[in-house]
Amino acid sequence: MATNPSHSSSSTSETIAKALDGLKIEVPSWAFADTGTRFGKFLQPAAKTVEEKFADAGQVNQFTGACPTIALHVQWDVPEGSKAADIKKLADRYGIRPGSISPNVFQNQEYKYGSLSNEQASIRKQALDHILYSVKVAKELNSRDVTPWFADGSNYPGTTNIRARKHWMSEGLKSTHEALGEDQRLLVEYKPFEPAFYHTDIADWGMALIYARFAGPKSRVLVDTGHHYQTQNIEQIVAWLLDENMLGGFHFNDRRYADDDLTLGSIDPYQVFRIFSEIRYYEWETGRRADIAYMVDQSHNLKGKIEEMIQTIMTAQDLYAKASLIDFKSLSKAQEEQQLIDAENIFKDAFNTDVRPAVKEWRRSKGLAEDPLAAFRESGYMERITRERAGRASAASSYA
Ligand code: RM4
Ligand code: MN
Ligand code: MN
Repeated sequence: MATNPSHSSSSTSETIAKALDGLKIEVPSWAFADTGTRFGKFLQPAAKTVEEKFADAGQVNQFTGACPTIALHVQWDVPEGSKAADIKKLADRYGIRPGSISPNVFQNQEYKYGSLSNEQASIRKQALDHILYSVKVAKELNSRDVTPWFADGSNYPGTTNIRARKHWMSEGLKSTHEALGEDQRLLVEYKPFEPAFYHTDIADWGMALIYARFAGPKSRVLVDTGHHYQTQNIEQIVAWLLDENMLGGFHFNDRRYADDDLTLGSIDPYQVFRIFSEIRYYEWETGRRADIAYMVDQSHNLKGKIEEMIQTIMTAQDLYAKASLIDFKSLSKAQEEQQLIDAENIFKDAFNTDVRPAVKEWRRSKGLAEDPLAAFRESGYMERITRERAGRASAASSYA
């Protein structure tokens, strides 16, 4: 096993075990439902009910031991009329608790021109009411984070007042913040485009930061790795937000062209490593643990949904383990002394270390299967749900 020069093999294992003990990653309910592109859906024996989403997500937690919570979208999973007690029963039954709560203010007809920053006051109010309802749901489910994502924006230049929309969005987020419980947080997510193709009202981390600061002290920024322009330096954004104490959480996925929702690390694993490295460096330097909610936001279209999620979590664990091996003492010395090649090599040594044996060892020590994917495949769960859910799928086209 190749090791970082500063680590003996046993301390490598210990370092990795300690790091993985502290890495919990939330999975999204919508990753287990049938989704597609705007050209169509390819159906799987996917989850249709919230119970099935808990069941499938519970499998990911059972085999990885790292995903104790599931993110819920209110309209899809806990619509008006559903009872918190029922959700709590599902949590007990399937071994996974509700996590972050996301309002849905993007799909209903009334949100055609936006939600909190819609020109019409009545629509803004309707959106705010739904978001406040989502805060209430979060409180009932003991969920800490409320994570709205907005499709608000415009498609054509000159068609809307960008500054007025900024004010409306700010006010709406502030009202949301006022409704939060003592320990709750509001995470502000940004996205440069889609479905709005000319401008979005929270286009980047700077705008999200300004909104979050205006909303109040329990707000932080949420970084969805897929919501950036090509070649954007995401780890620098992460470093800045950490330094400003404003990084609230991640939505992990990978991208090639846009918000592709691909498996984490499938296109650029080094980027995920670089992001984790900034977090570990911050923690090493400050002696403080960064209070970050790690979540996955992927919509699995072609691969098996549960398998892809297990693959995602295993990838995150490997890359986090690699980042935990960076010898920050030597790195910061090399940086100070402007030894560029040495600094870069210390960084890359950690990335190039084969952490898989140590990660397996960590799993064994937790009573988990060394290979969660293989264990899941052997469990017979897929065969069972394929039988149980057969016959109910109907062909679906997003254009029909
Ligand atoms: C958006 C965004 C949000 C997610 C929705 C489903 O692109 O990433 O976080 O809630 O998709
Ligand atoms: Mn997201
Ligand atoms: Mn997205």
